Amino acid sequence: MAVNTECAESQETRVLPLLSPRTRAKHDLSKRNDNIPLFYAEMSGEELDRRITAAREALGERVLILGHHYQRDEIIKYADYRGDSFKLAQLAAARPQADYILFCGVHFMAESADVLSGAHQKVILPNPAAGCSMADMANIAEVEECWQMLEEQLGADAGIIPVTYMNSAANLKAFCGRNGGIVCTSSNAPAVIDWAFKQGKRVLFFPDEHLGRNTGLKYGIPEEQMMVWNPKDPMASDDAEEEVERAKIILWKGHCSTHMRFSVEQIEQARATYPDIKILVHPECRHEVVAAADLYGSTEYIIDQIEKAPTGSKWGVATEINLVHRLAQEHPDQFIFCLDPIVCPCSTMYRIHPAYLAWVLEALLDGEVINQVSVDADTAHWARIALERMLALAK
Ligand code: CIZ
Repeated sequence: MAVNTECAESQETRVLPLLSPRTRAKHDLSKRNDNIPLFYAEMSGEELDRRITAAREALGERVLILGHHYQRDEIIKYADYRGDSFKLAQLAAARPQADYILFCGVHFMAESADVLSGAHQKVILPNPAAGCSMADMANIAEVEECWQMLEEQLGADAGIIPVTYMNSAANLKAFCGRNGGIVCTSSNAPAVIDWAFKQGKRVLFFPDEHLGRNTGLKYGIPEEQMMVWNPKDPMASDDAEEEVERAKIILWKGHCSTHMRFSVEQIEQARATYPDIKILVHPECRHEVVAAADLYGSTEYIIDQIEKAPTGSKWGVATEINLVHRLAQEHPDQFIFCLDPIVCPCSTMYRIHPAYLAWVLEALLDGEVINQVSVDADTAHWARIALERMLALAK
């Protein structure tokens, strides 16, 4: 099903792939430029389909295509596997025969796949401009500054454990690896917070304020013992120093624009219209939305709940629209809809278009690797340590 994009954020995505240099320049907000040849951008869907299928056949097992749950159907149909970022990174590592991993997702996901996959495997992000605005809300310079300010105020035995969400750059995962910290996903955040408080006294959680708050509250930390760290002006409040002293969890001020669109009013409206509805939301939503829902969890959790629900179940879901539409299509015996009435795909995920797949696959046929995502050895080493700490928790 084609996604009917109506929200303001998705206006930009309608012109992607970027057709003219002028349009490209207008939308070129990212450092990661794409230089897709114009003829790919202008190709018909049928022609792209023919070329992608032919290139995949020729490359055989040497290429593995991974599709994140938030990708549109036109991409998912080519994926050998679909999943969340972590599951896909693990799948890349489990397929050593694949020399090339085409990661249809965003930049931080491709980095994680590069960190976890074999040295001989090359990870390709078909459109290098596909980033994650939430991941970009924390950068290494700001995190290091925050760390230094916290240590200066709280002293060397402050016992701060850095926890980064999977949705973060590899150098932030490496920061956690170097500083006794860990990575979490939206599925294992409660177990990770539990681990962190066994290692230290405080948690610095980045980049998603909301996942951090929802997890902290679930763990039993009261709101008064959490503070929001605004990297642009951390000490703005008159009480900033007391807040730091009091805080058990320091929440980085970052958010997912897609999940911020969901509200308690939407939930109330859904309950009034369908009294037997179940509300299922993602923990990147604001706490009041999570508190008003019946269930909340990661994309894998959302999928699992719907897969095991009986025929006739009704669901109001708060997560990215491509996933919600796909669930509705795949479970026609249930009634599934997105709580946000204005259809809004994740605009950066949307930057992977079949034209990019055709471009990078045909380049591989010519022996050329384009749009490779490669993490330097030192960063990869420390990021792997933070990821392995998380993996050890699941054992
Ligand atoms: O980790 C992921 O893939 C994301 C972005 C969310 C989730 O809940 O799976």
